[in-house]
Amino acid sequence: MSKLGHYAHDPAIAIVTGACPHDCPDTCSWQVAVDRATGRAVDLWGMADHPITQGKLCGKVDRYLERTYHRERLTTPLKRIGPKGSGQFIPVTWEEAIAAIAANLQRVIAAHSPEAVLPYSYAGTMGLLQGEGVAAPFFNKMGASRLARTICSEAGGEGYSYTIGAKEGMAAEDYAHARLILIWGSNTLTSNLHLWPFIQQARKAGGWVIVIDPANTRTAQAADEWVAIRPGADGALALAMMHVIIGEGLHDADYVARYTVGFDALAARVQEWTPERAATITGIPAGRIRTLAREYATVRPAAIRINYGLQRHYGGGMAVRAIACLPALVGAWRKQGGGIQLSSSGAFRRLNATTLYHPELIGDRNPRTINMNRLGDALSLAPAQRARALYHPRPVDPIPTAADAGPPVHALIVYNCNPAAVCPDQGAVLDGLRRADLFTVVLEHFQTDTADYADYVLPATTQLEHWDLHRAYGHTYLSLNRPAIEPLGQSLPNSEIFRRLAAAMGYDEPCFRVQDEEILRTLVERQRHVTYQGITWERLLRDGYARLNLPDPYLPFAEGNFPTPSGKCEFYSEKMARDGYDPLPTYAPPRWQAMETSDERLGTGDFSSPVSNFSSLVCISPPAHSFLNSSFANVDRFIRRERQPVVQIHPVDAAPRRIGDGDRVRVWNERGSVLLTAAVTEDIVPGAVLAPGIWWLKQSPDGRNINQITPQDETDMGGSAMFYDVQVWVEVVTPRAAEQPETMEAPVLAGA
Ligand SMILES: Nc1nc2c(c(=O)[nH]1)N[C@H]1C(S)=C(S)[C@@H](COP(=O)(O)OP(=O)(O)OC[C@H]3O[C@@H](n4cnc5c(=O)[nH]c(N)nc54)[C@H](O)[C@@H]3O)O[C@H]1N2
Ligand SMILES: Nc1nc2c(c(=O)[nH]1)N[C@H]1C(S)=C(S)[C@@H](COP(=O)(O)OP(=O)(O)OC[C@H]3O[C@@H](n4cnc5c(=O)[nH]c(N)nc54)[C@H](O)[C@@H]3O)O[C@H]1N2
Ligand SMILES: [Mo]
Repeated sequence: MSKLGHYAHDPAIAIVTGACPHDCPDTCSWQVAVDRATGRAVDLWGMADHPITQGKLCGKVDRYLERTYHRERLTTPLKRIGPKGSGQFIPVTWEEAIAAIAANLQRVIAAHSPEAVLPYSYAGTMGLLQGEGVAAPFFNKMGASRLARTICSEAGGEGYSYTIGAKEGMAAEDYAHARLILIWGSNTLTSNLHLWPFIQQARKAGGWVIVIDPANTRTAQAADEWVAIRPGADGALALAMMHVIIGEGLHDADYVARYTVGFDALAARVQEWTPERAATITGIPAGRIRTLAREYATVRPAAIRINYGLQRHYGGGMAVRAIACLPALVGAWRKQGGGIQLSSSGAFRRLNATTLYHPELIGDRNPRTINMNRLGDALSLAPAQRARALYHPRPVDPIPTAADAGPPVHALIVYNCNPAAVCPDQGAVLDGLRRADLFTVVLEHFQTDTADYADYVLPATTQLEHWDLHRAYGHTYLSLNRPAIEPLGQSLPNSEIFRRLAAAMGYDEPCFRVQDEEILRTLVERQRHVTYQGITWERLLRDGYARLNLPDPYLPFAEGNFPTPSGKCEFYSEKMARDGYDPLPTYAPPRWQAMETSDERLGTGDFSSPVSNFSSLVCISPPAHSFLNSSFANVDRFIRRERQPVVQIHPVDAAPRRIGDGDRVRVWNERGSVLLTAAVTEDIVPGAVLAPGIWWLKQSPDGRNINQITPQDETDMGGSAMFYDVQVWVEVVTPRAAEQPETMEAPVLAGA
């Protein structure tokens, strides 16, 4: 019997509908069984009738109650009493905490300027309300520095949008209709699980699934074929595929003529991109590139799923731009089951959020914008270094100088984010967080590595305890989250915390007095765009979710209608030219490759040897299966599943370094170093190492994680992070034989 069926007839149980808040394309709808007598949530499951969730949650969220009722949940406001980073705190009342924080913010604003206050947040919750819902008007009213939220998806988002116009594409459900699926730089079974049933449906109907990835991931192992590619080389593969498709006349001339611009220029450009040339860059044999191009162009319908893995390299924007040209070139958009999806977030883009964010509260002030990837630089006291953190995403944007830097950051308000663990250049971030003259507030569920550096830690509610409304980035359903239980201890929703801070700051705009349910109801009722037509508050309360009002089936570009300036798919982009880019798809090599060839190979384009350089390797750090970025990495069950922080290395790279399986190794570069356990395996391409993330520093053997070695440098587009474009050295510290048996005991944590 289904869980719903099981509880539905139990008078002692109330069933409450909600949505998973985590940063994942799937945004599942869930139901919670609550014991009416105790008010305690006793079970939670995926909503059966939701077309994407289909009654199943991932292994992490299935155990969401263990996270919510974790014995280390923060339940009172805390004030730091020991040195920063020591984790020594005492409980204080809300009144005391709010008053002290407001006084410190007023002090910083008076002594410096509102720009000396930096909000720092990302996607701990993807909710519209508990995300920036009340935080944005609060910081807008203050005139605080703005934050460019670039840590994840900007490069790919920009590259895709230059080509397609917006982050719109195939519907997740339509992968079931594909006959060929290229999963390109995404580990679906780990990070986008609810797409997999549609892929399986396609396979049952004879479809073929190919994974293009430097790692033989669990998705690659479950697929029909793994095409192993070197990190950052995807642009070269896409260009060579276009070379073959156009060269052999396999493109859809009719679709190209009607719905694209720049075909002739593209054809000329890709002429030089022979499969042989791309083979030396990608490591994929030229013959396979040729057949892959032919298969892609002739099997109908053909679908591509890219996600954000392939754009965490210097040339990530351009790589996504090049790949996004492929479906138009072969006319894949014409049929259900053809096209590409990077993200579905563009389908939600007509949401009018002004009632939420109140941009008008900034007035005529124009605060600086700081690139979140450069938190280390942003916290520096040296103007020249701080200037580097100013957001300047395009080549045409002037490079900021020390004169533009603005005041040092004196107050940092962190919510929905764990920068000490997730940000690049951890050493620089921790140096900043350690500054005695920095006042730091962290809103959290747990005493994270970041919270250890706070002056005040404020306990926040989890998704079971508050209202929220969610868009999605892997499907087109809007979902409502209703609170199922009372807040644990004294915890409060982010929204209420910012309302209390606003009151203490003397901000008296009406928006700071509206309660959560009403904020969301107003937001839903204010929508006028046709994509939100028919989505009412009552319907969301009743069903928990609603599909955007899009045609069904949803074939956005079957007849062109690209939301680009020309209305067509732009092989040639005027806008790119104006923004300072090559207007045609090109290959922007990753930094590690440029460094690797900074010797005698420079300029020869010869990367053919699998271990061309014994001294350095490129490090990628995609998600561990059981963690969600750094969330869940403190839950006993998931620590046990992931066992310990590891680094995968290919035998051809391990052998000359005398690295054996299970050895404790040091991964290091000019920024820092981290101790990991080596896993010697052919599941990673030679020349690359893979360290699954993101471990908490305090759960790691040397109190550091992989972001010790990642750079603050920006990608070619959007100022994104280069998490997977890192040159490292790897060496043995302790051979396995000399290791104590399992030094990394998982701490005993209470479950639900
Ligand atoms: N379980 C779990 N799910 C998650 C997350 C999580 O931490 N854990 N994170 C969530 C978030 S924030 C996001 S943004 C999404 C990310 O979703 P995805 O982008 O699908 O992320 P990954 O699962 O990291 O898959 C990235 C894959 O890209 C590969 N890769 C790395 N570099 C390259 C390259 O240069 N070329 C190619 N072709 N492949 C490359 C990696 O080996 C990895 O298999 O997932 C979300 N879902
Ligand atoms: N090396 C490396 N680094 C990476 C990545 C990688 O692949 N490799 N991935 C990057 C990517 S794609 C992303 S998106 C970022 C993610 O970075 P973050 O957005 O920082 O994600 P999390 O690590 O999950 O941390 C979110 C925090 O928010 C808290 N939180 C959740 N809900 C709430 C709430 O309602 N209120 C409050 N106050 N707090 C809440 C959680 O407890 C958690 O500690 O990391 C990036 N860092
Ligand atoms: Mo992300």
